[in-house]
Amino acid sequence: MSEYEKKIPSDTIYQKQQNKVDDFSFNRQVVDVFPDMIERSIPGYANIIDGVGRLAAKFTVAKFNVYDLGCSLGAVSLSIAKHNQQHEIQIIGIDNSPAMVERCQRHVDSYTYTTPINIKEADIVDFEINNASVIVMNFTLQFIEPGLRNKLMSKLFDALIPGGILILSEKIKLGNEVMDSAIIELHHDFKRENGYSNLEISQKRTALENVMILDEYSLHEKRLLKTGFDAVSIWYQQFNFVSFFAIKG
Ligand code: GEK
Repeated sequence: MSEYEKKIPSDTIYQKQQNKVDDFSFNRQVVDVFPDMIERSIPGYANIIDGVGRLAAKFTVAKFNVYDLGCSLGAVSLSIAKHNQQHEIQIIGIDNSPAMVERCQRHVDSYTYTTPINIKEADIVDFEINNASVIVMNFTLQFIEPGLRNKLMSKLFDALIPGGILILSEKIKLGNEVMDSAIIELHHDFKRENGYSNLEISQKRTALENVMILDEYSLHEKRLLKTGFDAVSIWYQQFNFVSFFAIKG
């Protein structure tokens, strides 16, 4: 754990009743508490970060790029750097939140892995991506406007070399009202057990309503196969939080 990680404040953003809950944004206030927020909100987050690093390391190819799209504070980039022992690669982390990028750079700089990690502030929809053996979007696609998702997946497919992989982690809809409400309850139980109150859970939900748009897993799979990927498989799931990967033949 870095010095920075030891001093992370707790997420209390939605603790007080707000007259009007604004749309969620990755601003300075969120960045300050982000590691605490994401750990207490995404079931299995630490396992996913570790697993993504291990999985990615199986597909890195010397001289080719690895992308961490929507890198936040660089957790995926750092996990890949930790698990990639053998190949000379560069990891490129991209995020469009200036506050996130500034903090991410400081966080990444506090580690001494030999694999270089370059953090850039950009919108992944416009940013040029190329010569990639591995591309990761860990809980980022859900924040991209739905109308842009097909085109973005095609761009990522084109950027990958044959044999390359795209790792996606997403919160999903199950597509059945009864099953969805059961699984959402399990997620809320998880948040309550992590110290969030019902008010915090409900205000955060309102804040995310227009910002985080979920797809069903079947849509993700169909989209990736239609884009040209050879196969898609889930490697981790807890409740409605899924991590899966697609391979380019
Ligand atoms: C992790 N992957 O810790 N372009 C670039 N970045 C974007 C865009 C965009 N168009 N839209 C959103 N983001 C991280 C967690 S968080 C998920 C990812 C969450 C960024 C946004 O600024 C934020 O940092 C990240 O995507 C989503 O493994 O907080 O639930």
